[in-house]
Amino acid sequence: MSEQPMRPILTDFADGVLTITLNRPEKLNAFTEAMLVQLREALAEAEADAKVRALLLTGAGRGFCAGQDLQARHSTSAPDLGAVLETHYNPIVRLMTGMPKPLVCAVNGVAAGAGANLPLACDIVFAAKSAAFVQAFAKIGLIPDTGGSWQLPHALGLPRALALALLAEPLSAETAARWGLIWKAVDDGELMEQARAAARQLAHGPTFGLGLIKRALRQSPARSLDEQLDTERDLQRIAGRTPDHAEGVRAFMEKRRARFTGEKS
Ligand code: LHQ
Repeated sequence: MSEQPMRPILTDFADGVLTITLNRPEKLNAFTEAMLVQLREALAEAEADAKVRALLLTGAGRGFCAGQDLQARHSTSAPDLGAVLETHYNPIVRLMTGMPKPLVCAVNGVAAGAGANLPLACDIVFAAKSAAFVQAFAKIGLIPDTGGSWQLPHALGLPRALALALLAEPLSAETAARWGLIWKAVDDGELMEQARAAARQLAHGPTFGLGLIKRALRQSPARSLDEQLDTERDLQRIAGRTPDHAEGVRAFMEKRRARFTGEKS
């Protein structure tokens, strides 16, 4: 029997949740071009598929993701890294942050370089207490990418963002949670259970409305309070007309659990 080639991106759909697993465990899930292409395809399909109401991103083995595969790149002497970002990483970050459904991330181990910043494009990040985030870029003369140069100062403020990026020291999951970079650091043995429970809860929620929440919050750092009040007015008008809003209110009045369809109308 011939051996099946290992797929670098695994997907599994259950209970409204699409789980995407980075799967090159022997290289700490460092990104090859094939992996980036498959990840982008999986995200685009998830966005288009109404059955997928939440996503869960994680890594196989002891690492989450060690960023760009540095060995795969070694054959080219002067690669255009801007083109690599434009072709692969930036569209992935835009797909994740712009996706009108929630993304949960379970950081199961070390997350370095692009692999440290990919979780920051997810909406709710759980990390195993043994995991660490390493802005490894400075060690190889690069700058934080995959959205890191935006996410870090916004989440942490400039002093912490600058020190992390310049010193490239590992940031433990617990400190990342304490500093507000991620949602929670949890015991290793509980990581997947907690992340799956959150993803399942979201998948049974008012998906269209959750997408509007995400849109409102994600655009707010670029806007003034005045502009954001206008956004709240516009998005609440849309949310208020959804069947899930009506069902949520009905369920509250009838003292029962809401049965959300996730649909816009
Ligand atoms: C790896 C990698 C890796 C290949 C571990 N590549 N094999 C850049 C360019 C282009 C455009 C887009 O953006 C970017 C952004 C980037 O992501 S640049 C940053 C790339 N990543 C790094 O610089 C991190 C490099 N890795 C490390 O510093 C360490 O491996 C960490 C701190 C992640 C983990 O350390 P350890 O736990 O001690 O594991 P290890 O170093 O022994 O790694 C295990 C294996 O994984 C090993 O393979 P081997 O065959 O020797 O057992 C490593 O070579 C391999 N690996 N990262 N990025």
